[in-house]
Amino acid sequence: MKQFWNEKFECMSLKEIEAFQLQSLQKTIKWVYQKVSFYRKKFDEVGIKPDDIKSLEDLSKFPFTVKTDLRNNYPFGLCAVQMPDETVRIHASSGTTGKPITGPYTANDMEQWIECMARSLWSAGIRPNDIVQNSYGMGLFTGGLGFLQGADKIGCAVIPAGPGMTERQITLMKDFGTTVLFATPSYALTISEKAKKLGVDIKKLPLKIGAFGAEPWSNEMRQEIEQRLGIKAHEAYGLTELMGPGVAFSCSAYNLHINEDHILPEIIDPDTGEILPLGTQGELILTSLQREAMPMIRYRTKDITTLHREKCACGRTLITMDRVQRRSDDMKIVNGVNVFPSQIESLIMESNLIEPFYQIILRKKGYLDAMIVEVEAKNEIYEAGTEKIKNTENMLSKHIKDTIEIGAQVIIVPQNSLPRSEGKAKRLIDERS
Ligand code: DLL
Repeated sequence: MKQFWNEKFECMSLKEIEAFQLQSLQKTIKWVYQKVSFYRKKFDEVGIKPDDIKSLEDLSKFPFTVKTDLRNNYPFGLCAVQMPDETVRIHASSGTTGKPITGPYTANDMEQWIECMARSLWSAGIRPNDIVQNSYGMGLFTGGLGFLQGADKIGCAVIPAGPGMTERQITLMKDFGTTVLFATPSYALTISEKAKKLGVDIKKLPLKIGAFGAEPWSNEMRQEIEQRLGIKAHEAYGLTELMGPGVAFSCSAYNLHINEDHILPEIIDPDTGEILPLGTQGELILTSLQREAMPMIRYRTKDITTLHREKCACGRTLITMDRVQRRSDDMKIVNGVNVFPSQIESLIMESNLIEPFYQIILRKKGYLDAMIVEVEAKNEIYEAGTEKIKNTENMLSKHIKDTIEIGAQVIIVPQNSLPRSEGKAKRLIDERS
């Protein structure tokens, strides 16, 4: 069986990839300048024309696109093709914090997306003889159908389970002999916990691969999932604005490769907008290189990561990015200190005393902020009684204080009392305003 889904594009030399990117970029910039008045106006304002793109570095002369631009032009103001004649699909983000983000696709866009997804799944080791349980929501959300189409392309047997009805998920796994699970990492945990309650040992089932994504998860969480489910936990990264999942995917060495023949990444300092070199952490900026319906030029993802161009053991030459553990807008300021939920997750998980279910609550206490971290502990802690619970809480609070220099009150709550996620988990509640 072949090692790569598309060796030609996954293993190009740097010279080849850069030449391909430049050509595609010139075409894309010309396309949006002609077709989308929003981009034409923005480029004119800073006095640049499509012909000014002579090298990849010239992209830095172009302005960024931000989420508000998409919201202000909702639903199809940034569309570069005739609606609806030239489009075949419209997805949208959930829009919990405002108007949804729309993602229209032409027939070509769909083909490209499916190609990127097939690469991702193949790279995770998924093959035509796999039985795939797709527990992402198969609706407006790009996760469900994106993964479904990729698995279809490979020729897997797909069970379109969708999220929820967790007991049935386990029955399906057992009865159909599921070998691959698609879900958010938090839902994978919910499934594993339910299985335990039902007395089903998932490790004894044929399940061997998970392809997870759509929300930040720490490395500790990945290991926990691998161990609980007895699988290799792979990852996909993506966003509605840039087609959905398929922007980046993990390989056998767990590196996240970006499909850089489709998407051109840059890293900037989120405060100054300055472009940062490879190996430096900052905000990920993405430009689509082949999309027709709604191309994106220098889109500010708010996702914080680092790019690397080092030889990967898997043989792919596609650039890699560190896993996204936080967003620049996820950051909370607690009594003047910057805090990211992912830091807290790593700190409590590395203790090995805690179940991977937690919630961070920020509250006002007089003039100060209070951070409460509610966690569920491992069974043996509850069994050992109140004193052990108290000691564990104190130990974890101290560990957080010693590491990030901020006081947090860790509270071990009763087993099964924290909400369980079926999609993207909500782990931070800010009650301060
Ligand atoms: O979450 C697309 C997707 C579906 C990716 C399924 C992977 C798997 P949106 O709903 O538009 O699209 O949310 C995009 O989710 O900017 C990140 O902040 C976050 N995100 C997505 N994948 C990952 C990941 C889909 N692997 C936003 N790790 C992005 C961390 C992720 N965060």
